[in-house]
Amino acid sequence: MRFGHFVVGPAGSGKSRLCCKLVQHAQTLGRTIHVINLDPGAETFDVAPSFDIREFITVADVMEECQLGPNGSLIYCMEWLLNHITYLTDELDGYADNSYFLFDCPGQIELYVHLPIVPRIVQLLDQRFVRSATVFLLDSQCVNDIPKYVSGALSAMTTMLNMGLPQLNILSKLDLFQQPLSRLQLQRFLDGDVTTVMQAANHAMPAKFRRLNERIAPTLDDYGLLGFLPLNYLDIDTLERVLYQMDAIVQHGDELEPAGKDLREERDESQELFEAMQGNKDDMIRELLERRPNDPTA
Ligand SMILES: Nc1nc2c(ncn2[C@@H]2O[C@H](COP(=O)(O)OP(=O)(O)OP(=O)(O)O)[C@@H](O)[C@H]2O)c(=O)[nH]1
Ligand SMILES: [Mg+2]
Repeated sequence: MRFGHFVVGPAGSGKSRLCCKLVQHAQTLGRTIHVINLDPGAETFDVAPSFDIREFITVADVMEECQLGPNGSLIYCMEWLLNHITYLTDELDGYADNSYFLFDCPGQIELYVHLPIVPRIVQLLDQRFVRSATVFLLDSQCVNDIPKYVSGALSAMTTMLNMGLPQLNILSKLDLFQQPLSRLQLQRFLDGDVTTVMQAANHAMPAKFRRLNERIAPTLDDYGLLGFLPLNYLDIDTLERVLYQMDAIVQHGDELEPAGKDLREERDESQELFEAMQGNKDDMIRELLERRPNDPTA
């Protein structure tokens, strides 16, 4: 049995770079992490993937041969992968027990929020793992543009519901993050402080959205989706913490004692958080299914 993370998030949020940085960081720890490229439109990689969908099919080829646009071609490629999933599963089956994989996924968010193809691929792959999880990246620039942040958090929630896996949310590219937010305010966003998010949303949007914000923010908060882990490659601790949390979700290395007390506590907390998130997700799906479409209280 093996461990896997599906690295997803909007286009350009830093998924491929994170995969590459994690592989390099793992090497310094004497660990091996394999990247599986599931993006048929990817251009270059700093670290060669162990499996690359582009060896079989690419967005560019499909565009040319099928006369489709870029989005249609991407969907075609993912459907092709679903129909030929044994190419990938046979490859994965050749790896030793305890192997650790990062699935670098395409950035088109519609693949996770309203099309069933990627969740189906994930389901088929999930059977090969002890446990797998989703890693969702959101560009930190969103925090300076609150409607984008709220929309990103909602995408994170929809992705979690569709993928059906425990999920780690990461705020990426913090090295590019610029004022006007103070450090304290940014920390409140990372911690998922619902009051800060709601106030910022009310401030940034017309008054008519106030009631909507007051419903959305606590809903996201209830399901533990407002909090993000910071990621800044200029601060190696953030990358280390991301890897720790990823290990914690999939329970990798549970037999090993984490180095420091702080990290050990953090790891226990994250375990509890993700177990709670899984429980909440089931409640949430039940609640959503029970709500009538025109129910004004829904
Ligand atoms: N400054 C900075 N640039 C970053 C960071 N992460 C990624 N980038 C840059 O942002 C661009 C997009 O990064 P990728 O890792 O390719 O993003 P992606 O999510 O894989 O993008 P798609 O595969 O197109 O969806 C590249 O030019 C990266 O070099 C970061 O943490 N800091
Ligand atoms: Mg990429």
